Amino acid sequence: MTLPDRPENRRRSTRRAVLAGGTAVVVAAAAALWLRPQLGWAQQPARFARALAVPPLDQGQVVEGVRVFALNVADGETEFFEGIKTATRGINAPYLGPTLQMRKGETVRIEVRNSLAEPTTLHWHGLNVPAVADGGPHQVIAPGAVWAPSFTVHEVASTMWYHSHLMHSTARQVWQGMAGVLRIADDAADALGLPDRYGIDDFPIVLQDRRFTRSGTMPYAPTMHDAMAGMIGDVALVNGTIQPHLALDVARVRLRLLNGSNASIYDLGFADGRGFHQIASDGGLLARPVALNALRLAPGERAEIVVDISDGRPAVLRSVSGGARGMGMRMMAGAQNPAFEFLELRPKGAAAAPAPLPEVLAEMPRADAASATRTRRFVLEMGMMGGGFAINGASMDMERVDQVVTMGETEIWEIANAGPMMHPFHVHNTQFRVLDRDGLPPASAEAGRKDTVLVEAGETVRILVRFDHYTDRAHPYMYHCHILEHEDAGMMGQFIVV
Ligand SMILES: [Cu+2]
Repeated sequence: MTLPDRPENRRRSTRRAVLAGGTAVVVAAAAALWLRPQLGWAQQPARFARALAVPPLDQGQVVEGVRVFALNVADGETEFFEGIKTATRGINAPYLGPTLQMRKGETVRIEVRNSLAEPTTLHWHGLNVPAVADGGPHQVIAPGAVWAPSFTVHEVASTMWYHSHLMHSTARQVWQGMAGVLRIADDAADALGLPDRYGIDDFPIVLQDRRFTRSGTMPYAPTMHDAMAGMIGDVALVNGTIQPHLALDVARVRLRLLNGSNASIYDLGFADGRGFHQIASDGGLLARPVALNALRLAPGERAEIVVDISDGRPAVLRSVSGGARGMGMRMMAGAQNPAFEFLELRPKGAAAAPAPLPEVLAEMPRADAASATRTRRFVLEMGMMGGGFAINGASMDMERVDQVVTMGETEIWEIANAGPMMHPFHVHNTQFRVLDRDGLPPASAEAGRKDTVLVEAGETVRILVRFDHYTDRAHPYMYHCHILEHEDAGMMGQFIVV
């Protein structure tokens, strides 16, 4: 079968851009897509033919009260296509890594061995950790070295993730496979009766897209256009499997969705339009389940959803294109939210309808702007032809601290997007709350704990931020756009907590 998507879609978007007399950027972008050689995959597996790979659940080993994980970052080979070995990278696996199981309140140590022939880092995305344990660009692990950060798990039950964060090379290393899921439990969430049997009714769902060559390689070779728009592929991967299915013998399933792509913003839903409940955002459970039939997930963001499949009918999780606001914005942004068919849920048969979800999931104090002691403004900027990615006029500089924050003080961070693309803004070492988007309160699904927030073109998003646990004058944390090409090109800044 041929690749899902896209020659025809590309043609359409090219024509639209030209007809609309779009900016030089849009035309150049469309031309870049147009000129890309088309792939012809004889080996492309049939749609939903393969079973979803479920990463092993790694509980580490408790040694003298500390939960110790042993991770090895190494080159590997992955058989995305029948009979073809593709060079990849992973953590204790050829591609991606295990799901690390942790519990609120415990102390963990993660021993990361770098078996690559180049430096790397591993960042614990979403966690409050000491700056030296953060795994950002300053915690480089040399080839052959072991880095063993230790920290207390302060987080409530949630789905976090870990990934490479090497300066100027994050995009490439994540593309190659360096990412995995952190699954955090706590007693309060355990008592709710939510689906929580790993691999039975509770699954990590790492959504990515990649490009392959005819020979089956997966090179990281961004064009000028990719450098600007971010690397967006044309093959959908879930947990490293191309368009898989998931056989289920339950009436409802919990999917811990992670957008682990470099740049794609996924507008997700089910092909049959069925509804589902979002129960958690980036940093844990929402106050109440939110009934939805579509949700938007930007790179770095997570959403846990519970899907009722008791009707016994297969359900295809897919993303759709379009939906950005404003005509010009839609043209530019159209390329940002590609359409994919990701995963088919395949129930064994009809079952009795599941019990309703709890009405209340978590305590979620109101995000109160009046509790803030100061406001900082962050203006996200991008140059027109792939250069000039900056925040507040400055590109990332490892030697420059951009912000000094006082521990325990609540602040408003006002993130203004001055450019034509959407940018997911991520802040390390905190879970923040969204106050408003252009003055309007966030939707219910966005009113919980967040560490990454999508800022649309021309939009200003205000978040309520606080850093509660650690000070360190010498080692900064990062805030940045989570489109990895943008981050690598300089849309990142540093702050210290004092
Ligand atoms: Cu960006």
